[in-house]
Amino acid sequence: MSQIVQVKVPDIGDLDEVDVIEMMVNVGDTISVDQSLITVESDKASMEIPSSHAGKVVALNVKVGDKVRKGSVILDVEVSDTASVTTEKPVQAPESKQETSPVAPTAVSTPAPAVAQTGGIVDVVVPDIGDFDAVEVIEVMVAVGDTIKEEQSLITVESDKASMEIPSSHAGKVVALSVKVGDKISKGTLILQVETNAVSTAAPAPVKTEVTPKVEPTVVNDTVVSATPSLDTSTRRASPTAAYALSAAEFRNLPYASPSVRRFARELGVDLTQIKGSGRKNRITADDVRAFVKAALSVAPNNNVNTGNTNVGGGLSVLDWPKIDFSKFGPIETKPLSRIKKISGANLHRNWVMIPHVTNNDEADITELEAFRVKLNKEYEKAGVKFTMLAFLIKAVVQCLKKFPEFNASLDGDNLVLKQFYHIGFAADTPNGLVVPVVHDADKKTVSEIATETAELAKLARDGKLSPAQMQGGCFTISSLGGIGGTHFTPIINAPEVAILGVSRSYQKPVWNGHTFEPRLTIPLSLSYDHRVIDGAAAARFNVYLAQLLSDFRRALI
Ligand code: CAO
Repeated sequence: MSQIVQVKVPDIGDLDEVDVIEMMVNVGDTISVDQSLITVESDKASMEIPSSHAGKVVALNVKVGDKVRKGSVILDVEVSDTASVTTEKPVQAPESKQETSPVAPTAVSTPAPAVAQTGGIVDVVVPDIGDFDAVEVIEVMVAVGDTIKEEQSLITVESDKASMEIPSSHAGKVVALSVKVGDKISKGTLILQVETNAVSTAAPAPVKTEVTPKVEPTVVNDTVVSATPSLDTSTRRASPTAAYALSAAEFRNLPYASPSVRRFARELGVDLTQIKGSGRKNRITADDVRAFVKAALSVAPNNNVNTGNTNVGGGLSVLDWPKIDFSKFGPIETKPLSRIKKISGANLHRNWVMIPHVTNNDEADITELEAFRVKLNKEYEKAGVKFTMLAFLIKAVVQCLKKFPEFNASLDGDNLVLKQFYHIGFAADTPNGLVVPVVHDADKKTVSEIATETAELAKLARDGKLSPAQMQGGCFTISSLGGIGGTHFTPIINAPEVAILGVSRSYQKPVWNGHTFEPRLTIPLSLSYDHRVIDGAAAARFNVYLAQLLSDFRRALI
């Protein structure tokens, strides 16, 4: 004996309607409790919705593109009568993929087993569409005489906030249509009547259970970060955990695509911002990505990559990645790359391949600056301010950007966008991976304020609590490995920025002062720049000026 149970969207906090962007199960699949059924996405986050019941999927009530909210029926599942559908047993919270954001279970109402019912002429009514009330019908997708399937979209309704398609609860032949475009409908409004013999379900009384949405790091866009939607819905802040930050322009133009499409695009090295989506509301589909790649491959080599207004880098003709069975040579362990590494890796790869990098290496004498820093730290010990070398570097870099504006720029096709603000990113090493918090308006802040802010941002970064805004808008990035070691390195530019400063560990260098060798504290500076925008001479001048400032900050006044 089995029962049909409706599995609904649980409480997903104060996220309102969200888009279904991925279906993870099909009719006929056998699913388990907690298994992810669909992925939903709002403008800032995505999450997988797990099943509250185990059994066989007999009907899907949503499809990609639908809007769902708490209570929307995802699917009907046939459960054996031994299944835990009437108990109040909480569903185990699925593992959050971000270790730092444990998810508390959320109480939801899940329907009790539905009662099977046979057809004849059946009324198809508007189901529970949450808070939608008296919403306007903007499209009628079926006509009298049509044969329709269960879950087939019948009408599209639209409120001031969202639109959604209403699917049919029954299969059969439409014998009467009760709504037309312009009508206002609510839960229970008769849409149409179908002649059917199909078996379907009746609305049951709710049963209390607990379901915790499975939260997964989210790609805000293919070039940026990984974020975990906080279920502290009072703040509704996503908690990014990774990598290279968005520019303000990129953030405004987030490509509209599901995580699977983004993943697919990343695998192919495709920049989604270059693609016009053909899906609903210009959503980019996997087919759009395929078409884009085909078009890029048909472009003759040397016909791209110079202006930032490019195709993928088609023309790159490289050997396949070697596939080697390493176990032939000794014991091995295979470990999947973290999602964050995959995201930042794809960005780094694109930036490295598409930007002609050159790194200018120089050094600065920071003997006096370090002595000053140590002195300040003693003076400010009670105030709790720690002056770091990074804070001085940020201040000095702002001065350099003012003197060399093309370093504070981004390529936009054949134009150079010169920024009149000074937001400086700094690479922070965290247990979850590399992130780049941004000190906004660093030109308007004192070294002490910058030191305090960088310490706060670095802590938030390590705790996985940076907001997207705290990683956006960067003009120039500093990657300081000085606390760890090294002499020089080649930092990869954080596109669409055009330069990045790598800082290595300072050391005592014997410098000839005309009479004798004198130990001078010297800091290595590695400036990588986009050679499409910046000439080698300009980069050398930037680094020389930076070194002069660090040697003697009074030069900033000149
Ligand atoms: N030379 C010598 N010592 C240095 C130094 C330098 N250039 N920079 C920092 N130090 C010292 C600091 O003074 C500090 O010493 P004390 O504890 O005695 O004061 C110690 O090294 C540790 O510094 P820190 O690196 O932790 O702190 P910071 O403020 O200088 O940097 C942050 C903060 C967030 C930049 C740093 O913690 C970090 O994450 N760095 C890694 C960045 C990174 O991964 N870059 C690579 C990106 S590409 O893969």
